Amino acid sequence: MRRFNLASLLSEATRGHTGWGRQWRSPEPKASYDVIIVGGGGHGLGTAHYLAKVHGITNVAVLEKGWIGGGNTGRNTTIIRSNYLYDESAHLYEHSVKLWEGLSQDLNYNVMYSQRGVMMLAHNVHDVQVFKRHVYANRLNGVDNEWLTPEEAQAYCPPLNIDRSARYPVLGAALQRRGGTARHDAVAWGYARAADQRGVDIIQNCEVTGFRRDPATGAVTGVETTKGFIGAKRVGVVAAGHTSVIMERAGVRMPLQSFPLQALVSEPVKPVFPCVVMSNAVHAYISQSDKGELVIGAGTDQYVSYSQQGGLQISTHTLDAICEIFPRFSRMRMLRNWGGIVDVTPDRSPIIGKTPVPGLYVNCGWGTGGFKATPGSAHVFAHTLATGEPHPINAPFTLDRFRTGRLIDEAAAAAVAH
Ligand code: FAD
Ligand code: PYC
Repeated sequence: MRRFNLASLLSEATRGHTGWGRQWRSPEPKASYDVIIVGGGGHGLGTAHYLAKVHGITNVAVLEKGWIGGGNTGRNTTIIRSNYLYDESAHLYEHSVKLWEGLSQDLNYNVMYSQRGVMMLAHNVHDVQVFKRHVYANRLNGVDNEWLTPEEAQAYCPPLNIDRSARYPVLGAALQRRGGTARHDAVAWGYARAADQRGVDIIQNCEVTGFRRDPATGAVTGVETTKGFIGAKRVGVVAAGHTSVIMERAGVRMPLQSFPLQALVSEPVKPVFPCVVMSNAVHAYISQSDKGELVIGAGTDQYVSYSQQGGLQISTHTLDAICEIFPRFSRMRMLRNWGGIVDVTPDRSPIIGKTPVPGLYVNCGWGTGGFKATPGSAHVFAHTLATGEPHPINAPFTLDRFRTGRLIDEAAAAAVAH
């Protein structure tokens, strides 16, 4: 596989970019693997990359029922931040932000991580108190976060309406400058290319339909798929909104609910929006993509569903909120909208680790906020799969916490209601 660098770019430029070749292979599945990953989103592909790169485990397959990145990875609005309240979460998401900061170099693939800052608006006294608490808690954990007055917030983001007579006036904002956005497809493709280079088989159009288990020990011995049975010593399920469906096939009932989460984009315009702004109270968030579209979203639909569409009232409510906070966008036209299915746990924190089935591991429950966690989650999940034990960072995020009651309640930091 050719590396991307100045010399290769220049040489391809002289011959019309005809010589790049395929970025990853499309192999038939082998009879068995050391590790099978179910789900070719960013988390699954990233796990395969770190298994190969960090742990030297290359006899690995990623099985994807559709095309890689076609799930929530390719549907999300790419906001990255680590301003979570509790120590456990701050460590996990900050681990991820640190990996984002070097990811393009690590993968030799430009994931376009742009640290343009993520600003969370406070609209009432409760918001002010909660966000200030986040700022102080984050700083104690080495996570950058600072409090801005309304005027400072507007200076950072000029389109922001700070008129005190607004129905939800801006009373201040918490700003994480190292937060920002990345290019979602590039994350899937970059991890796929890097994992493939180290020998990982990426098998698309291969749905996992069941599990085989050893009758004596109960341990998983492989997976049934639409391409036949494939043996495995260990299986990691990383299937976002469909995790509970798959885990049920292994006899494990997950504490998850699946909801549609929608987003929409405007027609493209010249650069007008320099950062990411989120408003939990008014219920909308916005950034501008490199193509020029305003990227907009809000919370999940109210009802569980597997339809990747969602209700129209969610989009109209979101646009009402955007027009209130940024009146100048009220004449913009919306181009398209879509939905993805997010998997939500009772405490709004992920589950990363062992299951009651020996050899079967799960990484799920990222709800509305797992894109930002992609590198960190993949890195610690690879450690867990390779060693059979959690990395210290994912040790608190067990499935067992819903039995013991040791929850990590991050509903407030989720920012996007779920
Ligand atoms: P996915 O990318 O969904 O990958 C799971 C894969 O599993 C899918 O490709 C699916 O096809 C495959 N699969 C399912 N069943 C099977 C099977 N039986 N066999 C084989 N393969 C199977 N997070 C943020 O941090 N910031 C954001 O701004 C943000 N915005 C969002 C906006 C929207 C509209 C949505 C829907 C989500 C958003 N998220 C955001 C959440 C984020 O997208 C997800 O948490 C994250 O992408 C999950 O990644 P993943 O790799 O686990 O899942
Ligand atoms: O978790 O920051 C987030 C987020 C933004 C949009 C959707 N999720």
